[in-house]
Amino acid sequence: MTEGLIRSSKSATREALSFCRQCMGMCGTVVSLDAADRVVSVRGDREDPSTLGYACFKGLNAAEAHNSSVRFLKPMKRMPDGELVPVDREQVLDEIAERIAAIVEADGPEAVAGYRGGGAFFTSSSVMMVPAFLSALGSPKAYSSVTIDQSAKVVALGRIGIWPPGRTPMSRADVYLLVGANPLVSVSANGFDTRNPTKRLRAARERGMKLIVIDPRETETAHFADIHIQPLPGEDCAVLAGLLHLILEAGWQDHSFCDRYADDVAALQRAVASFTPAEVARRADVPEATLREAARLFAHDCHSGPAAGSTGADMAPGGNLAEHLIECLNIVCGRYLREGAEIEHPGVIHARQPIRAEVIPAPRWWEQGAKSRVGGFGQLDGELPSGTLPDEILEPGAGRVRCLISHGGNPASAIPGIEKVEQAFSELDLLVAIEPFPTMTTALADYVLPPTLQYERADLPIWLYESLVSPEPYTRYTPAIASPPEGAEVVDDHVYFSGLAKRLGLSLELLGEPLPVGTPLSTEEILARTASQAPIPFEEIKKAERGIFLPGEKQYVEPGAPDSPHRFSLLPQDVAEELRSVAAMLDQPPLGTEPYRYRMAVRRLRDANNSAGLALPSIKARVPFNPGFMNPEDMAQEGISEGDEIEIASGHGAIRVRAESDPSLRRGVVSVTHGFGALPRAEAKYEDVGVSTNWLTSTSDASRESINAMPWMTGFPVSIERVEGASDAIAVTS
Ligand SMILES: Nc1nc2c(c(=O)[nH]1)N[C@H]1C(S)=C(S)[C@@H](COP(=O)(O)OP(=O)(O)OC[C@H]3O[C@@H](n4cnc5c(=O)[nH]c(N)nc54)[C@H](O)[C@@H]3O)O[C@H]1N2
Ligand SMILES: Nc1nc2c(c(=O)[nH]1)N[C@H]1C(S)=C(S)[C@@H](COP(=O)(O)OP(=O)(O)OC[C@H]3O[C@@H](n4cnc5c(=O)[nH]c(N)nc54)[C@H](O)[C@@H]3O)O[C@H]1N2
Ligand code: SF4
Ligand SMILES: [Mo]
Repeated sequence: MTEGLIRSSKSATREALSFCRQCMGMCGTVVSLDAADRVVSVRGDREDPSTLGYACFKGLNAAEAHNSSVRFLKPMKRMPDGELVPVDREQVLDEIAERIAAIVEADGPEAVAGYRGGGAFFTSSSVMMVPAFLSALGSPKAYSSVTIDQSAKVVALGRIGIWPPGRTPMSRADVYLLVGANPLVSVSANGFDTRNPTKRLRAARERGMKLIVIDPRETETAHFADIHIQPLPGEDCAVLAGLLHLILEAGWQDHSFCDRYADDVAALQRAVASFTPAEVARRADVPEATLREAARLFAHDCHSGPAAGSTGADMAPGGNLAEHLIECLNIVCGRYLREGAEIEHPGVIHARQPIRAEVIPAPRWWEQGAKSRVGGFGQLDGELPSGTLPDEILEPGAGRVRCLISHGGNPASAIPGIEKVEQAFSELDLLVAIEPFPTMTTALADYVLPPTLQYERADLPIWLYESLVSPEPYTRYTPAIASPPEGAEVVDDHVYFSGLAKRLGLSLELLGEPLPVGTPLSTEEILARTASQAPIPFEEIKKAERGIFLPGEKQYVEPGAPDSPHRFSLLPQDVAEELRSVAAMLDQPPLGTEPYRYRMAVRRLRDANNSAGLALPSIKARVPFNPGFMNPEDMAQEGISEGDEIEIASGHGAIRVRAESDPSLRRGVVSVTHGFGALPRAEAKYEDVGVSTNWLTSTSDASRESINAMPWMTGFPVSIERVEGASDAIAVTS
């Protein structure tokens, strides 16, 4: 038997329907269980009405995770000798509560912070526990993976304004423009139909939908594109401004929409005047003709369908501006649902409300409310930017963060600037991780609290972003179908929060209603509470074993107030300044000064999900470490052969990886996947765990966006050098 695998190798005795909660896919699955209710295997459910049988390698592999021998099955406490040892749950909660109380007593509630990662967002009964716990405590120090991901979208809406009916859905699009997204692999992209993405894309193509992809790599998604613009990473602002230039110059905008809702189109046109096709083509290193074709296809030949960005656009220098320009394309071309149009997803778990065709003027949320202590960054969706967390811990003074509760995330791996993050987390007085597996974060934690895994808990698909999971009003319920491994003392995540709240005398709230303190709600009851605004009773959602497309009256976009004075803000002052600084770079050579002759590109791997599951044997067999993908011609030019050790350096740090040829990647780029590696102190071997790309990134002001403090993770300059006389094994630190 493979190491780390399978405590129970019994054969299956029954099957149960459920859905996978490892990513936004929420794929319908058939789970085989043994007589002791342990997961034996998983397959995609061909009869699933939403995801139509799709399931990826990661999802099919869930039995391995559930039964893994490295999984934490008991609450763990770090002893003075550095070892984590199992401890009784009540004792652990007593100790943690006591330590939190002492920190609050000494330094106030803002010394306590919380971080939510993917594991928290995909656990519907517990996703609101970090914010509930912190607000009961009175601490504004809420963080999550959202602000090291695509919070540029929140910034864009905050600066440009909101159109409540949203963009034209993919089902009614005659064109779709994707910027830095590969939904066929990531099963994720704002508005793209990811319920079995390849099948959905094929169907859309068959009915005539055109696809434009902007990506330095000829991705699995770009393979289907009518037009693929393949710029250097980090040049999306130039490319998008160039498209706007062409569209406005040709007069292809939606004049009536612009006249009614955007009175600064002329100002935008002036601001993009210098982004001529020739200048943009040179700077982004793309053919001028391709830019012209893309502008024509999007704005002239097609009349509906949105532009949408993802991590490739949002993680680059200028990510906030890139998302702003994407929204400008949608506004200028009128790619929004209009009065009278049917709303495909009027809300399933979220309360339904009338949706009007009118602009909510730029709310600039971050300008009010709590600010980060260091840097003065404001809140986005009630959270402070994760790019400010290391400084909040390290910077002495009143309000310094001394305790961090990490829920279903791996912030030590995920937050840029790995050395500083390691130092910051080491200086915490208390680090608690609600986490099923050993990670970089648990390696630094004082306590690890083990949760149930997906098939062991009742759930709903991620409801916070429900319209991103399904373009139709579909939801489903799953009961807990599997039992945790023998002897496990795991509980659903919310139990830890209610246990701590009770000891600290805090009253937690869920959706504005207090949760009982004495006898905490069961998972089932929390889910029912969460779904209390659904248009049908929770009991009915529960009865539909493959989920339910909510019946009932269709909802249409209602007319806006005829005299509404509100308009979009296409060119607020800060955007104008950012655009000017991009314009000022247009005549500079794109690949900067020696030795930084390449650009870094983020990319996700099909077989791994960020840092999760990388230690599982079957995933390790496929992706033991993260290679440095390069175009074969660049490799030849640099004298690098397949498998050679190369050093990639940024202004912040260096990593050594094995080079792997990737002809789908354009020249001038090296692409390395994040989530791998170990802490600097672990001195692990690259061949064993890969290396963190967060050696190359930083949370310093010079390497992050304004407003959301989003550290740059793609599109920044790097040098590449073949390591001469390399030893067989690559050390992770360099
Ligand atoms: N350099 C660089 N850095 C990046 C990125 C990048 O592209 N480049 N990407 C960024 C992005 S987009 C993101 S989202 C973040 C990722 O940020 P995080 O979400 O913090 O990191 P993950 O590695 O996804 O960690 C998820 C954790 O959840 C745990 N988990 C799995 N199942 C469960 C469960 O059922 N319950 C609980 N409680 N936990 C569970 C997993 O074991 C894993 O440790 O990283 C960011 N950091
Ligand atoms: N298999 C798998 N699925 C995942 C994840 C995973 O790790 N593995 N992670 C999940 C998470 S946390 C997230 S946030 C989503 C993200 O989902 P996506 O945003 O779709 O992520 P990727 O698949 O990496 O696609 C990003 C694309 O951007 C391109 N790119 C890189 N730099 C630039 C640039 O500067 N400009 C442009 N235009 N393109 C650029 C890359 O070549 C890549 O094709 O995926 C989720 N799904
Ligand atoms: S795509 Fe996501 S939800 Fe679907 S099986 Fe894979 S990991 Fe699970
Ligand atoms: Mo993400």
